[in-house]
Amino acid sequence: MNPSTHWHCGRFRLPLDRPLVMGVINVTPDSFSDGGRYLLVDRAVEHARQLISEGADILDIGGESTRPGASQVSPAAQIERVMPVLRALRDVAVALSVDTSEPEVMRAALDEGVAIVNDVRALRVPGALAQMSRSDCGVVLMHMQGTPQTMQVDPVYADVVAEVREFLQRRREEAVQAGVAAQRIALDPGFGFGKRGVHNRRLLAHLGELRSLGQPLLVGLSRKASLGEVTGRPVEQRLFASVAAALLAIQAGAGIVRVHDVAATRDAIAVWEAVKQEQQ
Ligand code: HH2
Repeated sequence: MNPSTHWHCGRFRLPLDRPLVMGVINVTPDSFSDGGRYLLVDRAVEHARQLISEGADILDIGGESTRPGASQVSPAAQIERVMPVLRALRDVAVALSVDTSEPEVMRAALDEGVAIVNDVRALRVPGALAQMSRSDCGVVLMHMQGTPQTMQVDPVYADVVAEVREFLQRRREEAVQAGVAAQRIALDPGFGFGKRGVHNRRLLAHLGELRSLGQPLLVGLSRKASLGEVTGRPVEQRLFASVAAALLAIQAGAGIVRVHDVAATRDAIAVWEAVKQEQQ
């Protein structure tokens, strides 16, 4: 299949001839009590502006943690967390993405003008596909085995690359049949979502095999446990490993990297691009 030159995301046409950096903004109150809600929103907005100044192309805003074992957050609570941040960022020049699987949250965010829906459940929640067919936003379809509550208990694959590829192909077909234009779709192997370290490493090593699906590939490895497993470092010390992983993913064909550390990733990409130019 002939890959599109741009990812069509609402009013944005994101060029795919150079890697796109998606900065992560979590509006999850891990360290805040209920009374800290405004502080939470202010912090998220400030963080978003910082990531834009560091060169983010996209901001991915989520109100539900999908870390292994995290509990599910109701659509109403997600809306309450995410919407004030989306409103405050209405006028920014970069594309906004909402990280959710819930149709109600998708609808609210799309009404507010978000350009991308990033769904770790690949539009499998009833009603999610219908929301996408009513919109022209970009869509990220991600592979996950199991649910965030149980996915790391005992993930098993006969052939992780083939199984992830087949899942993504099926989800892509279903979305297209529901009326989502192929140029709107990005695919994501879902690092850490129902995968052991060896599965994540194998997927990264064979990422190129997913390119033949003909869609831009999004990769999220930033600060993940699989990097901790290799380096022996806790989450707050995984910057260098995250940058290395993002660059390996780009080298293997990822078009979009989802990262917490935008400035560091941008510098690494700048070096990669400068060297790549000399190869042409
Ligand atoms: N990873 C996380 C969340 N959303 N979306 C996509 N498309 N791909 C990913 O790999 C991905 C994702 C988990 O990472 P993080 O943001 O660090 O954790 P949390 O979900 O707790 O915010």
